[in-house]
Amino acid sequence: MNHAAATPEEQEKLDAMYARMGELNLIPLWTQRENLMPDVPAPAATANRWDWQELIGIAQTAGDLVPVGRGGERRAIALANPGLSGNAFIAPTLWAAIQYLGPGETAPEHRHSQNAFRFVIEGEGVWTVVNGDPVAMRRGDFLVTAGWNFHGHHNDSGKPMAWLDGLDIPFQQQMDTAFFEEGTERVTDEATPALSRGERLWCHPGLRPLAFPGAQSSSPIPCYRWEHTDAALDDQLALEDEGFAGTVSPGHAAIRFTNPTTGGDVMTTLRTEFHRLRPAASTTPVHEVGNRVLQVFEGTATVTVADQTFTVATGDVVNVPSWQAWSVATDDGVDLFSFTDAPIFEALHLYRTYQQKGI
Ligand code: GTQ
Ligand code: FE2
Repeated sequence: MNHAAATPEEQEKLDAMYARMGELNLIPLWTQRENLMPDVPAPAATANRWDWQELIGIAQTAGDLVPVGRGGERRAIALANPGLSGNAFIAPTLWAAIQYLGPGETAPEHRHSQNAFRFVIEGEGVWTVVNGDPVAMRRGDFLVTAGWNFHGHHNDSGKPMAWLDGLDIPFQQQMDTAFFEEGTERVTDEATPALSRGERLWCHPGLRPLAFPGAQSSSPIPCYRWEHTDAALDDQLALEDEGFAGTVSPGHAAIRFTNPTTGGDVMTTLRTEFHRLRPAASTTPVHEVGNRVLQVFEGTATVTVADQTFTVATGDVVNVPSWQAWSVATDDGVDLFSFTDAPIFEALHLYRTYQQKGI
């Protein structure tokens, strides 16, 4: 609103009014409209890239210097968005961290309302135990730890292991929905079976155990194994070669990890996907409501977010703030893991997407 026309007396009254508003804890919309109600989303978060070799290096140092256990709970180092004022958030809704467990180390059992997943870029030897069910973590695996399930991790091998955690910590912190409970001092089940009980029950394609009818809010599949993800993407590209439908766009295979009891997302706040681009393939720039995080699993690419372009290789992480157009291009081919907060906004009918015309 324009106060230029105010007379000296009016200006005096206006100044007094604003001062009184401050004392009464009142803020007028007319000084805040573009901040509170922008024409299109205007995120404070900025696009950023984190280098995996640097992450691994710092995690190893933390592994040497910082014990893991009760209180701190996890040796996890958050990727903090430079636009979010020193908060440990990669996005206003999303947490991403590198977690590190040395040989023989255990991260004690706990549970929390936050939804979590793990994605393994490299290595093996850690078991995550979810409600007493030990789940082996290996390269390329995607593991679900939905909110309020007890979980602890133990490294049963002689080598350290690091992986990427994704959670909805910032969303739950800002919404004041967070609860946390320590588990027993039993720590974790030290059993190390190749396949968890959850996988033996739920991981036969299209075959549902009749003992567990009905929709579940989170996926009962504890781990989506790399060999299945890899084969699904390979088959999409092979079908494209044979002239059949399968890829989302030329040279771009993609899958979403889903909850077999609903066909929807693995958790209520988190959507997770895997993308494979053939050599010389690219994606069309797209705007989406909400936040996306990409991690290179293998290969190299350039990720363009609005007017910034990031060169990425194995393990590197890039985030896409809300409504900033993003696309990926690769010369030699690339495999990408990706997660978003889209389920939150779809559930609230706030989700929008807009695909730019192909270049
Ligand atoms: O592994 O349980 O990165 O509770 C943050 C919070 C990991 C975990 C994180 C957690 C965990
Ligand atoms: Fe946890």
